[in-house]
Amino acid sequence: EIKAVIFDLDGVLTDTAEYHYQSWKKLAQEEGISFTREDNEQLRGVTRRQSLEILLKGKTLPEDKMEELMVKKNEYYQELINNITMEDLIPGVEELLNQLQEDGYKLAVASASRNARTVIENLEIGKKFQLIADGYSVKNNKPAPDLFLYAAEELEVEPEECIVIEDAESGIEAALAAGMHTVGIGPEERVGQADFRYDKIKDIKLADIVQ
Ligand code: G16
Ligand code: MG
Repeated sequence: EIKAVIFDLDGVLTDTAEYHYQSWKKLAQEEGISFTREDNEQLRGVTRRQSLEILLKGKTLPEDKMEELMVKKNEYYQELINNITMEDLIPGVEELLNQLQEDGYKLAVASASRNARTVIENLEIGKKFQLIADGYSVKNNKPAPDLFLYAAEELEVEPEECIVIEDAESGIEAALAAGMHTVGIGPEERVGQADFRYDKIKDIKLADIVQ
């Protein structure tokens, strides 16, 4: 029996994947590194440091330079997310959250991002969630199951009583490793491992996934 629904943030509730892309792109241009939208697909759901490592394509830099680049990227990103409003909720999200709330499910956000609270505050959806697990909550990030297991523990439900809604391959992997039910949002090649897959969050049929 499903008791809780755990939402990824970036790419599921709002399209911050685009803002992450623009921020990394700006940094890459300044550093003379090529970086395309396609490259950005690999960064979905992975941490800031791992994202930088992927951007550098295996090139190693001294730790202080790594720190400097991560700080810069985050400044660019924060400038963009400051302008987020409830208009930036992905279509269908509000209706889905309201329905789940009405049906009595526990709701949580589990995001790899350290900026998750700011984004949720700007979207004005904080009150809907019993828990916000973010980039500060656990040490090992997605694809490790830790963030989702932490969420289940905090919500006082078993992993098999949880559904995770994710847009990233690393996120689906993490949720499956946690022993949870999974809904992938996006193309087959990205989230095809999920129990259910939809192109868009507004396509979700609740009766199919909550059994
Ligand atoms: C998100 C994004 C990733 C991003 C990560 C860390 O995770 O999908 O692209 O690199 O958070 O974000 P930050 O640099 O803000 O700490 P999620 O799990 O919400 O998709
Ligand atoms: Mg995501």
